[in-house]
Amino acid sequence: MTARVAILMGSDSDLERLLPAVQTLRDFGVEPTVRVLSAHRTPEQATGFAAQARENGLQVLLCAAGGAAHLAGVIAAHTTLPVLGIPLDNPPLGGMDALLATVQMPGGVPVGTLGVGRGGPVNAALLALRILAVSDAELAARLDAFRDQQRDKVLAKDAGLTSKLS
Ligand code: RP5
Repeated sequence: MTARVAILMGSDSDLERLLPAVQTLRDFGVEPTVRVLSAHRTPEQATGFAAQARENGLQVLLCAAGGAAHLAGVIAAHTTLPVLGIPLDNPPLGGMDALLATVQMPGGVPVGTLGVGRGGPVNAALLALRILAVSDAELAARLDAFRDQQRDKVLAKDAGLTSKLS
């Protein structure tokens, strides 16, 4: 089956932090294409991937990078598919560098930027699923169920805490 979502990362050293995004997509039955493509080290391959992405059936591109994080911006310059940037929290600047490089795109070339840290990759996957769900009712129903489960878990924790402290 053709993948609808791609997860691109600037280096294989990024992979471990992106596994939760892969898992989140899989939990919803969406198998992603996962690639190492660097804006700096493999620029031809990165731009070629972006230019062919729509033709290849992809619908949303997640791009993760740390440091001078140009991957999402370069990919967004070569496709009109939605691009979601995931700034990674590399040393020595802890992700502020990647956040600013990813979020501060010039007008005309949008990159939707997720948060730095643990929530970023998971939220990127969930946002990609929400984009797909605009035209996929089955996926939309699964996202509704996920939201309800999440609510119920927090309500149970709240009840547990209240009884523990009373
Ligand atoms: C970025 O440079 C990558 O996304 C990675 O986070 C960072 C360092 O890459 P390595 O030197 O670990 O390959 O492009």
